[in-house]
Order: sequence, then structure tokens, then C-alpha cells
Amino acid sequence: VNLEAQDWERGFLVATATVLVVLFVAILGSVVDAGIDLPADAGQIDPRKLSIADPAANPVPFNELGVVAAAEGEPVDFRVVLLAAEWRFFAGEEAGSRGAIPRIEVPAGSRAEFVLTSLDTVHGFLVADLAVNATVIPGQITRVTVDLDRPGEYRIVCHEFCGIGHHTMYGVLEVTP
Ligand SMILES: [Cu+2]
Repeated sequence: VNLEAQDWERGFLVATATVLVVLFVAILGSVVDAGIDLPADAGQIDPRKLSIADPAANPVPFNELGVVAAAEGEPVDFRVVLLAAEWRFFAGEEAGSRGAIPRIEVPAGSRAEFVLTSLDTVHGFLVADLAVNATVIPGQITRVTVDLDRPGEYRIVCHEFCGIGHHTMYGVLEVTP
């Protein structure tokens, strides 16, 4: 019997079991503590019926862009409704214009739902330092709910390469105290 080889084997078994336990705890932590969910069906929409220039004529919920108060009794305080199109996020404040960077102001201590879709190609929607990281697909509605606990400025970026102006697709989420 080679005792040294057995010791090595035991060591690797313990290391393997430790990695499995650590990863399982990390998954549990992401679900329970960080509130990260698997994507579920959030609805479809025909991108040909959407307009940036005249959002009021868009199908619900894209008929009102920007920060939209939720009705009483809803699980969120408000929604942030955005249209993604080459190459920016449209929050409605300067409908039809191209170039301005959206700056979205929301109050701290609230629960928000981001609602997005794309008019053209696949975009990404990431809010740095918040649990918001989603893909925005034409024809599909993207919904992400997040608790806005900490005041501050959060950078919004498109993290899905979407064409020559991809680097201009960003914005700021300002969580006010
Ligand atoms: Cu992009």
C-alpha cells in the first residue's frame, strides 16, 4: 500500500468537494441574497409598430417612455420604460432626437422595473453595480426588477456589440437620496 498516493487522492477529493460546496453556496447566494433570477417570458411586441418620434402611438407599455409611476397595489413603485435602437437608449425626454445621452432620475429606497425592447438589432442593457444585466431583443420585451437602495450615479451601457455606434450607447441612472 502506497500511503503517500492515498494522501494525495484524499486531498484532491476534499478539494473537489470544497469547490462544489462553494459554487453551490454562490448559486444560492445569487438567488436568495442578490435576487438574480433566470429569464422568464415577459411578452412579445412587433418592433415595426414602435416609433421613437411619436411614442404616444406605440403599443402599451411603450406608449410612455421614461420614468412611469406604477398603479397602486403593483409590486413595483415605478417603471423605467426605454427603447433601444441604433445607437442609444431612448427615454422619451427628447423624442425623435439622436445624440443626447439619457439621464434617468429615480428616488432611492424604491423598487423599479426596467422595461425595454429593441427597434432594430440585439442590444444589451447593463446598469453597473446593480443587479441589472439583460439582453434586449427586437420582438421581445425585457423586464428587470431591482431595488434601488443606495443613492448614487450608475452607468448604463449596452454590452452587446450592436454595430458601428455601439460605444455611444450609454446613459446614467441617478438614484437620488
Ligand atoms: Cu451595443
